[in-house]
Order: sequence, then C-alpha cells, then structure tokens
Amino acid sequence: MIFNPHIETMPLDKLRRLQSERLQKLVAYVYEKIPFYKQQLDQRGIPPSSIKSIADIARLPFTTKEDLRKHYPFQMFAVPREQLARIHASSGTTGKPTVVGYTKADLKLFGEVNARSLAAAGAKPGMMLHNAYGYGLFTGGLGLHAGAETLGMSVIPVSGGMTDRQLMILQDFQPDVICCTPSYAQRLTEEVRDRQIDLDRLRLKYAVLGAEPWTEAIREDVQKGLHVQATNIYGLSEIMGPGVSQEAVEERGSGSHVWEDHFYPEVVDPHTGDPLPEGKDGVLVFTTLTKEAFPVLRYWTNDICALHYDSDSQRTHIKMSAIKGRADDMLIIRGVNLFHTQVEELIQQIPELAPHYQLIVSREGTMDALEVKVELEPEQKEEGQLKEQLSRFLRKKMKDNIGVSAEVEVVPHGAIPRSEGGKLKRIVDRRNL
Ligand code: DLL
Repeated sequence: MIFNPHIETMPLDKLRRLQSERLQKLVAYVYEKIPFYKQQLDQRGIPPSSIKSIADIARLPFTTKEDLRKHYPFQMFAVPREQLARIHASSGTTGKPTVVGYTKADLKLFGEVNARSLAAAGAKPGMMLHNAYGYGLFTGGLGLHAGAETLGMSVIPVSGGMTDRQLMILQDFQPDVICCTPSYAQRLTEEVRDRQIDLDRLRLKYAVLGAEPWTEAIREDVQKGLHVQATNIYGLSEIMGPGVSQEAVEERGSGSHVWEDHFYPEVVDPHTGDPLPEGKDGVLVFTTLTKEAFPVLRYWTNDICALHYDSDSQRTHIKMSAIKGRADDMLIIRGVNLFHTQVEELIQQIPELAPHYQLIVSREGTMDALEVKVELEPEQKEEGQLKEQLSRFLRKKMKDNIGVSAEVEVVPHGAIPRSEGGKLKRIVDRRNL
C-alpha cells in the first residue's frame, strides 16, 4: 500500500520543482534564524537569493557532527524554545549527545514519513504494531509509534529489552508487524527457536528493521525464523529519526526509497566532498527541506552507500543501497579497508555458520590485526574437525573476496553476545587497551 500516492509517485520533474522551491526557502530561513549558517554562507559569499534550484545545492557548505557538537545543546535550533514540542538526542556512547528539536509541524512530519515507511513495509490501517524500538531520547520508539498512529494502526509500545515479556506479548496479543533493530530481531528469532515456541502462535507478517547496518544473512535468518517479510528502515536523529528511507516489501533487496520531498540525499566522495554519480559508493549527505526546529544543510552522515533511481519501482523517489557501515567504523587491516557487513555477507555463503559474529581488532606492532569469531548454526555438531575446516574456509573467502588476512575462530552456538534490545556492537576494539 502507498500511504501518500500523490507524493510517493510524483513524476521526477515535478519533484525537482518542489525540491527547488523548498531549498530556496530553506536557505533563506537558516540564514535568517541560525547565526552559524549566516556566518557560513557569508564567509563563502553565497547570498541566499543566489540559490535558484536544487542543482545549486552543491554550492552549499556541509554540516558535520563537529559543528553540531560545538553548538551544544540548542544553538543550532531555528526556533525559540517556547516553540519546541519535543527534544531527542543521538545515541552517542561517549561525551555529550547530539541534541535535536521538533516543533509541532516537525512531529507531524515525523508521523507522516514513518506512516509512509510502515505502509511500504507491508503494514495497513487496522493492523497491530509491536514496537520494540527504545522509547526515550532515542528516536526509534516514538518515531515508529507516530507513524503507526498516523497510518491508523494500533501500537503496543513495548520498547526494547525484557525478552520474556516481548515473547509473551508476541504470543498473546498476536501483533501483525514488529519493529526493532535487526540484531534484536535475531535475538527474538533465536529465543522462539530455542524455546520451541509454536510459530502458529505468532501471527507476525512483517518486520521493519533498522538503526544499524545489516545484510541479507540476517534477513534470511529472521524471515525464516519468525515467518515474516523483513524490510530495512533507515534514519538518523540529526535529520529526523527513523523514516528517512524505507525498503518496499515487494522490492526487497533493491534499496530503500528516500522520502526526498523532505530529505534531499546526495552521495559524495569521502575525501573531496564532490557529488558522486548514481551507483557509486560514498558518504551519504542529507539536507532537510522542510524542517522547522532543526533544519540542516548537507549533513555529513558518515554512512557509506550508493543512490540510484529504479524505473521498475512503484514509487518514483530515489533509492539508497543498504548502508555498508559508517566511515568511522571502517577497519583498515594491513592496508585493506573493511566493513563488518562484508564479513556478514561471506558468512551467509557458508550454511554451517550462523550470522552471529564479532570482529576483534588489536594491534601487532604498528599494524592492526583482525580476528573473526563466528558461531556454528545451532543444529551443527560441536566437532573440532568441522570447526577447523569452517574456519579455514572463511579465512580463505575473506582473503579471496575482501583481500584481508584474518584469524577465524568458530565458536559454539550462544558464545557471541546478543542484542539486549537496541543496537549491537559487532566490533571489539582492543587497540587502545
Ligand atoms: O538509529 C534512527 C532509527 C531508529 C533508524 C529506528 C531506524 C530505525 P541514531 O541513533 O541517530 O538514529 O543513529 C543513526 O544509525 O547514521 C546509521 O549509521 C545507523 N543506521 C540507522 N538506520 C540504519 C539502517 C537512529 N537501516 C545512525 N542501516 C545512522 C544501517 C543504520 N545503519
């Protein structure tokens, strides 16, 4: 189902005109309301009146996480605090969080884009959503909650964690749709299997998974284990929260539509910042075209992916590929760049291995070294010889496909930490111990 057909199937020339109008207004707005942007534009000699169309966006400066940090907590807000309706913050693990604000109109938009996303994921009015994203400063819980209400669903606001309770609710309330992080979906999948919960007691049809990178390996695991169709939802607090882009359930694996009438995406070269053509991997950059409280120009997300238009799709909006990883999470092992999702893809090709793994990085002299710990599929026998063979096989695959030499240890089922409800850290960094 398409939630907003007028917008989601808008011909591209019309969409461009809408984006151009909105960009002109946005630049004038941030120039007037946010001293940081006035200074940035003045320094570069870019009067807002010189921005005539969306094609001019490449002339505008980037905004980085560091810029937001320097203006902590509220100096990047374009409205006085009396006009704020809500505050959220990004899930940074160290130092101060990045704080973002919403007016009433921004919250309405938050609901709209998440309603579009849920509908694209397969949800319909009248269905029940089991919302296992965290409620709180994290945008996941309240964002999907608003989307479900806007679409006309009922919401169970379970939040993350407390797995026993989640499993009870899934069986007793029989929701149609679940949303949570992919690593927590793996955890639930496994608990359902280990506790031999009858899949007929679950009525789940769809899973809407995001907030961290994941690949087809996890999709396969969760779809099989929970009898659902699983799609990818992407977003970040600095732009809005969840609902910046969404994969359509009928088009799984071909990328996620970015709701580009509100969030204009670009992919740029990580070193030069130059815009890259369709299909080329680079850093994803977003401009919020309509936000009131916390508008940003060309926000440098650090997420690596590619953009492309898909003329076979029901919707016209551009698609982004699954995120490979964040530029700051990229490992460089003896000169070879690597994201953990690349290892996950290789694990999927070996049926005896499960997509439960961890990458451990340490330092040997001046070089970084990598160890991969990966679990056996639960039905595989704990046998030394098999483990040895599988470890050699994955090591070779990593060498042949990624070009990286790593130690691989195949560990028993259950040996790798699982998600407790939120994002899971798959990389353990022992370099600075
Ligand atoms: O994670 C918002 C969200 C909530 C998205 C629920 C989807 C579902 P932050 O905590 O600000 O916001 O983290 C944003 O998480 O820059 C990416 O690095 C990563 N991320 C989010 N969604 C995906 C995804 C929320 N589908 C950061 N695939 C982003 C890969 C994702 N990475």
